[in-house]
Amino acid sequence: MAAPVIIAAAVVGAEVTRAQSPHVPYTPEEIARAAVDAGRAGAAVVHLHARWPDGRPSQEARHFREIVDRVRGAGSGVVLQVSTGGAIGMSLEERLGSLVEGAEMATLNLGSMNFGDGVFLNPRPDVVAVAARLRARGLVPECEAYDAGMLETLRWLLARGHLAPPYHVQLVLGVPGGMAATERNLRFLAEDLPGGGAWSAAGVGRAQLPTAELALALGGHVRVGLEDNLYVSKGVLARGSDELVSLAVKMAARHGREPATPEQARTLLGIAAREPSATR
Ligand code: KMH
Ligand code: ZN
Repeated sequence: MAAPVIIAAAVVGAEVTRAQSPHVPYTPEEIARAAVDAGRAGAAVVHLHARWPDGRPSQEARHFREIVDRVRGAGSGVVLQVSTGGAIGMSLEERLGSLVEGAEMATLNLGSMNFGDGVFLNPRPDVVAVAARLRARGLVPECEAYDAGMLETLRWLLARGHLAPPYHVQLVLGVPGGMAATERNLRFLAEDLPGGGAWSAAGVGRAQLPTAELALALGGHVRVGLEDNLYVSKGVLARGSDELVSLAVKMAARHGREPATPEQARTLLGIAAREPSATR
């Protein structure tokens, strides 16, 4: 059997809306339920954003705290990864509101870019500041790379000691303004990673499942979920991120790969084990 695959579920994000799909969760209760369901379907990690009840993106600590408490209250042991990317236009301090007690990982966005019609600002001094904040809080960074140059920033961070293992790399392909979700691009990025760290791929929109398939074949980990893609197939909405996770589990089986349990994921990602021993 090949190495287990860490399936991450990005259950809400900051951009998708209920006008696009009625299945997008908004309230902490809905987001927590989506996270628990994704864990039951086979996700080992959930990537969390929060929303205001009307759907606007929120990086409010109290929203993240409620999500974390509800997930744990439901008995789920999934690895909790919070977003520090938030939404376009938020200040860095606002974005860091997500760093609440109980989070185990947090994203570290490696560079600035056009993001659709907006600009996602991550100047290098901010990247360094976020890395320092995550280190101070004992959070394992998930480095989000949307373009090849961002891997140069990753190398720079490592060389200067701003970042050190354990860390994880998420190759996010298909954001309008970033690298397209093509096989050539994913192979190129995966081959170009600084040694040692585990990596995963997330494809946006209709590229989500094909990107997951290729990542599985290349030995990487995968991210699926409504943040990046609302559909299970052309014109058919996913009823939730758990449905997309179930598809990823089936896909993994075809590649001879078992979904990692949350505890296996913690070992692979360098996260301290939880007590008592976690369940899905
Ligand atoms: N919403 C995007 C602008 C992250 O979670 O760290 C940024 C994002 C990345 O989603
Ligand atoms: Zn995100």
